[in-house]
Amino acid sequence: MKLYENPFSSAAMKVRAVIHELGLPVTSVTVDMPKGEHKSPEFLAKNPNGKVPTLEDNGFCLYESNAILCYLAAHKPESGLMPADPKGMALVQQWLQWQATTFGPSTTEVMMETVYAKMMGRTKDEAKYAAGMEKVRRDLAVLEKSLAGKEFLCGKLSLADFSLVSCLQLRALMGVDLEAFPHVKAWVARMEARESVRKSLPPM
Ligand SMILES: N[C@@H](CCC(=O)N[C@@H](CS)C(=O)NCC(=O)O)C(=O)O
Repeated sequence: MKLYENPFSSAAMKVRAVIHELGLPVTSVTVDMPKGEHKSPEFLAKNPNGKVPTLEDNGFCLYESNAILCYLAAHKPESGLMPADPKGMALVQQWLQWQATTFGPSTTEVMMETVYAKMMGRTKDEAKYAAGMEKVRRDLAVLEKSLAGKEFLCGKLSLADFSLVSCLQLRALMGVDLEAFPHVKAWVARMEARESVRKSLPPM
């Protein structure tokens, strides 16, 4: 398997973490995004959205990071990262979809005005940053309630934890402070204590 990715993509970070967690043999291919490699005809043939991450397995191409996580976990069902029972599976899916529709977009708004603005050499738009931060705090309040009395989002470690924590791994650069969210802070620390999650970070 080959993973087309970029070190600073949070969507790629979660995929790298799960690859390390499961010990799967996946080769990483860095897509040179500043050069526009993700919009080349060769890359668009693998993912017509022109986005990373994209997985290729013997000609089978898959995009959307949470779908990639499900595909990888299906190779090691014994890991329990995607439970087989209906309620367990539905809860993990609930959080994967919440990440894709809610927390991912909010944290991306903040990343656009911090991490990515810096990379692209443009100044931060303060109004857009403030609007993004308001949404991030709204979402952190949901996570805070959901993590009360739990080690992991769905009780046991699952794909949901890897998917969501990836949105917070660059929090220092994003200016996101977790002090007001102690359950989230403890959960992030628990996830970042895992070698797989640490290894997924970009070089900084
Ligand atoms: N929902 C997608 C998001 C992928 C995404 O937006 N990737 C960004 C990098 S984090 C990208 O490739 N952006 C390039 C572009 O939009 O042109 C996923 O979870 O895989």
